[in-house]
Amino acid sequence: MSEKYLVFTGRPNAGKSSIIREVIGLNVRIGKKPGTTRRISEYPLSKGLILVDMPGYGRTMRTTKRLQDESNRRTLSFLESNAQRIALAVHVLDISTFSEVTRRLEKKNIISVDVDFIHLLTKALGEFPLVAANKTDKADKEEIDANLEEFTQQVGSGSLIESCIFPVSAKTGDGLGYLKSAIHERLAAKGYRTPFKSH
Ligand SMILES: Nc1nc2c(ncn2[C@@H]2O[C@H](COP(=O)(O)OP(=O)(O)OP(=O)(O)O)[C@@H](O)[C@H]2O)c(=O)[nH]1
Ligand SMILES: [Mg+2]
Repeated sequence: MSEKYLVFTGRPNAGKSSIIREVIGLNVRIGKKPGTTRRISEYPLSKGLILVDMPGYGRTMRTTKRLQDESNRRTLSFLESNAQRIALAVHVLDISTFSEVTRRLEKKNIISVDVDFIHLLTKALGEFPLVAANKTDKADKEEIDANLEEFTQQVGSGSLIESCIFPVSAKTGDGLGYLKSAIHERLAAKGYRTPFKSH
């Protein structure tokens, strides 16, 4: 049997690599500026499972448009061609700026990259991904709650979807235990071993 993937997706700088470090304990590279993870990076996780740290999907100022388009195309192509091999996707977003960014895009009639990407993942994988709503330490609780509500509404709401969304901070560690348990439980339900136990 070929190995399956646990993939972490999200926009540049959302905190994908930080969450992998804190939750999984892998020594992946993180960086202050977007565009730190440049390649689709695979790490053996446990028997039959490979963890994948994706480069950020979307635009950054750090590379040319051509290189970023190329990277985005590779990300989509990886997800589409490996859809059958993806055991679980965890989408990471910066919830602290979600409403502000979404509003800015709405003015240009552009849908949120995160919302769009989550729909794409749901369609490709046949199930709603786990979502790490990261950087909760970067705004006050009221703002985070309002952003979470708006985000949840945009991705579809309903209790099933709500149970897949985890407010976390890779910086303070807040909420990471719940995310870790959910990753463990989803993988265990599909018959995979994980190197960590749920809390
Ligand atoms: N305040 C705060 N900063 C965070 C949090 N999570 C990550 N960061 C910071 O955000 C920046 C980007 O983190 P990365 O983990 O490299 O983000 P990434 O999504 O892997 O980025 P790319 O690989 O460039 O796509 C770093 O400076 C992190 O320290 C968080 O929960 N709170
Ligand atoms: Mg990264």
